[in-house]
Amino acid sequence: MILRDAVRVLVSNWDGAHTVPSRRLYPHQWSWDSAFIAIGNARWSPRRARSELLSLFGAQWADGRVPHIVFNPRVPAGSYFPDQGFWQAKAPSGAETSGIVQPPVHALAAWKTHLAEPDTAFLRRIYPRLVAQQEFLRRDRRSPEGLISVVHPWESGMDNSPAWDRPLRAVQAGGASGFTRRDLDSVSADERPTDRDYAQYIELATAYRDSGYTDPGAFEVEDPLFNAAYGLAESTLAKIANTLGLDAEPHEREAEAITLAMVEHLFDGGLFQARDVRTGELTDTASAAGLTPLILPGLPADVAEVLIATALDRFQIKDLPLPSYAPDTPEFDPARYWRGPSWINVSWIVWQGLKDRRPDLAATLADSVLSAVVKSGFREYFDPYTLRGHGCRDFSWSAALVLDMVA
Ligand code: 9WN
Repeated sequence: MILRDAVRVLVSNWDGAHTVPSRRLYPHQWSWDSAFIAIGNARWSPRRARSELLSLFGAQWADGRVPHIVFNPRVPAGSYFPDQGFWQAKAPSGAETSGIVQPPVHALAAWKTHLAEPDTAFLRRIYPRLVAQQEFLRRDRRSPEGLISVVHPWESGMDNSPAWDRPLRAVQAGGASGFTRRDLDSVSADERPTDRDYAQYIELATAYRDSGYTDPGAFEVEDPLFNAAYGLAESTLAKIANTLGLDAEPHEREAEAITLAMVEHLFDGGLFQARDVRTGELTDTASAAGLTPLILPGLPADVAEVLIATALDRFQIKDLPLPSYAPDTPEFDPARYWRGPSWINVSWIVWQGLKDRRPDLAATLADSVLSAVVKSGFREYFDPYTLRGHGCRDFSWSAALVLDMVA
């Protein structure tokens, strides 16, 4: 029943070559959403999974960046804010896009799509594009410590996480006004970022856009989830290279290097922290992003053990679908977006990381996610305690990743 409903959501959000995250709230194609959606679609329609990824990478820029939004020209401009008129960016294919990126979870999606239905022609097409995506990050976003930075909270995918409160203090939002938020047309304001958050998001995006999408501007942060995704992408590219008879070693070396750099610079006691590149400080926060390095195959066992202890103790993963922010903090809010609610994609990443290390906990976490969906449907996020659904309904990655978890 739940599987049939999940497929129904994905079918109703399919737009011919890609899937929208949500018909009303997010009517275009989003980068990391497409990767998660492909992982779910691979379970019942590998053809759609391949199309999802190839259509996204069809809008890749010449510098290798994969934009976080690819606008659908058939959807009226202004249905989503900020729209293509704001970003003023075009891919070589002619597609109108945003100019920022999201966590690079796409190599994993391509690999899982191939495993579901082996197709080396697909792998051969997507591999150079995945490599170019990583090269962009190395070239434009690498710090002297060897870590990758995000230059906008939207790039982290966890937009209003309390982890960004402090780095955002450096952002003056005086200039950003006179825009109309469209997200509040369909979701209640107390479940979304605040107006002040939006003023800062627009200020930062405007400055980056006006620099020709080159100058990092006032926000530059090394996020553990983004870096874990980048490292996992290298391990996965090694597998893809092996399958294609190409040299896997550079990927293996890079995966190892990023894992070491993360442990050295971001691991802080119980959790990985984000580091503010401007000040050099760790954020000292409690985001579930700090648990996601569990997905790195080369993470030292003692570090993984500490993360698992934190997941049990502070994030209560024996009893709750993983909260996006630790409930034992004053910032925790069970309903407001990335400040506490459980999201299925972050739970799925941690579940992946637990599957080999602690299959018992992975199974418990999958059960909690399933309970949330059984109670409230494929909502965007959930109150970790009551499992009440929040944000939009029929959210694509919630459906896709449940399909993958129960398969
Ligand atoms: C801005 C589409 C996206 C997700 C992000 C999530 C949310 C957008 C927004 O929706 O962000 O990119 O308008 O709030 O935070 O992770 O990719 O589902």
